[in-house]
Amino acid sequence: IAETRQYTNAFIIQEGKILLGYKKRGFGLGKYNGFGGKVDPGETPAEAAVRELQEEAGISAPLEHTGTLVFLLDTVPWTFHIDVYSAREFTGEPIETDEMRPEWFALPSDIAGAAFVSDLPQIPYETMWADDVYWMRHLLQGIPFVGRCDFEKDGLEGEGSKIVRWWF
Ligand code: 6U4
Ligand code: NA
Ligand code: NA
Repeated sequence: IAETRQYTNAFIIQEGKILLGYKKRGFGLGKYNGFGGKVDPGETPAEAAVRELQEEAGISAPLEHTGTLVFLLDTVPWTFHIDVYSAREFTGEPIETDEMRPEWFALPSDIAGAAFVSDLPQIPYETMWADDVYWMRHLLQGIPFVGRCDFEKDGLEGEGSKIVRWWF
């Protein structure tokens, strides 16, 4: 694979809740995810993350880089490089846009103690990208992470995407 494309993905995490967006069109249709998209030419990933959060959720936040993900999809001829950002605060009101419908999901009071999938029962893993289960705890706990995921099928039409291999 010769080409790498840069994307961002941003999450707002607050006392007892996390903000996700339900993707209404395009890539990842029908899945919950953070807010983000392609890094434009001349833009840094950090700038793109702030812009995409504003475009897709209507809010601003002091995003901090929290993780790096590399995805390989058997149906797509480029590598996805995704910088994951998070913030504990934001300004504005989350609004539904053409692309995303924001929704808060409950977190347990003891995030630091979460170790297993069952410790985060409200996270809608069944309607998220299949790799998210591997790094969600790190994101919530503010632990930097790097992962690579190899997929079969791209999930473009909302069908399940199958993980062939996860490297962490
Ligand atoms: P346009 O065409 O401008 O609407 P844009 O918003 O720039 O698109 P989009 O929505 O296609 O880009 O970006 C893809 C989003 O999906 C990025 O936030 C990264 C995220 N993403 C892609 N594969 C993922 C995966 N396997 N797991 C995950 N997020 C993924 O958690
Ligand atoms: Na997007
Ligand atoms: Na975009």
